[in-house]
Amino acid sequence: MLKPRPTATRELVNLDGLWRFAVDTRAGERPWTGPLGTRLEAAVPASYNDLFTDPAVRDHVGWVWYQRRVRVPRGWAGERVVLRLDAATHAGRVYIDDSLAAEHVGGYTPFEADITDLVSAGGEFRLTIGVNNELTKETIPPGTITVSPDGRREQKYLHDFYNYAGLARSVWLYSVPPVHVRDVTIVTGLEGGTGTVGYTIETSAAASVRVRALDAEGTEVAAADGASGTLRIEDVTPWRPGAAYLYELVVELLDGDAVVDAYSEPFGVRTVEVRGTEFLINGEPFYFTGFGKHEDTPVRGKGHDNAYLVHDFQLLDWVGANSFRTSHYPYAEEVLEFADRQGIVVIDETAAVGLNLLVQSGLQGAAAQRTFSPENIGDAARAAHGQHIRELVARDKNHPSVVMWSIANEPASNEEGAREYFEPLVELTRKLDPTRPVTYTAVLFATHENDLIADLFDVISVNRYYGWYVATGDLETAEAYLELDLAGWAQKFGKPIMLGEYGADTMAGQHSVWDTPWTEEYQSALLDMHHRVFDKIDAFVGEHVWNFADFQTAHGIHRVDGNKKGVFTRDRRPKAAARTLRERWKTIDGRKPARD
Ligand code: GCB
Repeated sequence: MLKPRPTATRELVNLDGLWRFAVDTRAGERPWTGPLGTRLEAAVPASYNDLFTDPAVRDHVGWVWYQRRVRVPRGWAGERVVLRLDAATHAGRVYIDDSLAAEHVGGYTPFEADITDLVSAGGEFRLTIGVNNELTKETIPPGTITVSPDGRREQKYLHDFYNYAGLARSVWLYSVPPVHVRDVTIVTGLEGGTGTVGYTIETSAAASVRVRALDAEGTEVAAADGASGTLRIEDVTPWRPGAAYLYELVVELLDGDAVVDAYSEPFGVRTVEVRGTEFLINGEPFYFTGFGKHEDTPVRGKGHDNAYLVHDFQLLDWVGANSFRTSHYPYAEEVLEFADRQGIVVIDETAAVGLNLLVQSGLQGAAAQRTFSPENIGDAARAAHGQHIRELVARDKNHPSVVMWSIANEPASNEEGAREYFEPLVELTRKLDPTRPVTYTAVLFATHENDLIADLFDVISVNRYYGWYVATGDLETAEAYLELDLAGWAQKFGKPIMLGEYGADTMAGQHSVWDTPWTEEYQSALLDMHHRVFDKIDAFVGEHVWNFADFQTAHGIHRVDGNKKGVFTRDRRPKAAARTLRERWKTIDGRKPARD
């Protein structure tokens, strides 16, 4: 799905700002049919939860309503008018005046509505967007809703981050000509010093297509006619981790000599391949250093914010990280575009987190139920999961920064039914994108002995908490466990292996001379311990610390105002571990440390 961009034939209006806002219990029967009777206004983009002081809004379960008036530019007569939401978490309904124009399920991918027939150039309309935050056994991620004795609905979920909801990304109105480019797919290759750029253009109606590749200075370096083909760029400058270089594919639809539509897609020329136990970018072994992140900041919740984006990437650079995983859902497209430009490598993850009833039942002391079963994660969830994968690949396929898909975080991959659940999803991912490796992250209970799905994937990525949830405070035992564990995976599968998560909750400012959990020293020592083990495993290709920064979670006795495993605090101040990592990662510089 194309990101809307202004071009010679397209115009774009940003609808961010302050919108009227109400939860459904206070919005009346059919809130889209007239002005929302509310004094509240919500910022877009932002999750709504932390904006207001009223707990009834923060903890609301169900629909909330956003509304504003929008004027269509008067010059858009004869054009198609499209409304695009970059995300509505977790489901959205769009009304143009009284008419339903679009519905979408899935909180982290964009959707659009062609509203040409509902609006007029120069005219104004009432735009009402309903957003629903409910998670059920049929949604990705899953959840359950319970009703408390006093009648309040409560949302429970199986993942360890706050269920922020709302319009956390931008809303746009844009115009396209009646005959227009619908989609662009770019697949690049390297043949010596020549870059190959395979392209496929989808159009809304039959049209002649011309494509031109421009270099970073805007000079044309290759061109061709036709809706698909391969361009060759001589003396190509590849896109490299830490040394990004972007070209631009200018796509033009022609009617005779006249350009009826134009669209530009940035791209980088690079290859990705898993060979034996190596992860290769442009044919060179790549070693991941970095983090699992979250879209999470005070007040905004998951609201996209360019200031945090810039600052987070500055910190990634400062600490020597070359990569991150979009744990545990697709991030805003601005993040990926920035990664493309900054040369940061991304493992792009779906929102399939919490497909594991054992994790939750363990915490609650409840009897474990089978995760992959008709009563729990069944066919409906798998269909939703498949749709999420489709939408993720459709959105992110052209980003050079994205080098691998992660289709789930910590599923119950050791439980009966896991293989039947995952096999078709892995197949689907490969069909949609044959060029990128596919992974998932394995939960602690999934070992090399009982995991049922690892062989389906290209890279083994395991999340391990030795020294934290296991062998708490005992780094010596933790080290022995970790080594045994990783050596087992490496021997059995003969694939590249990385840690998708490792870390320790740490209160900034807490200190001790002993190995004391929660202290800054302990977090550093735990990371050092892991690194000693990693460097002994030949097949090891990367380390992603959990987490880049402290982040908000649901309330509960296991968390103190959120998860504190950040190497940076929620307001992005370094804990001592940041310098520990910096020392190692600046030395490694994207290459696997040599064994001594
Ligand atoms: C995990 C999850 C992550 C949690 C983390 C923790 O395994 O993947 O979402 O936040 O553990 O800190 O417990």
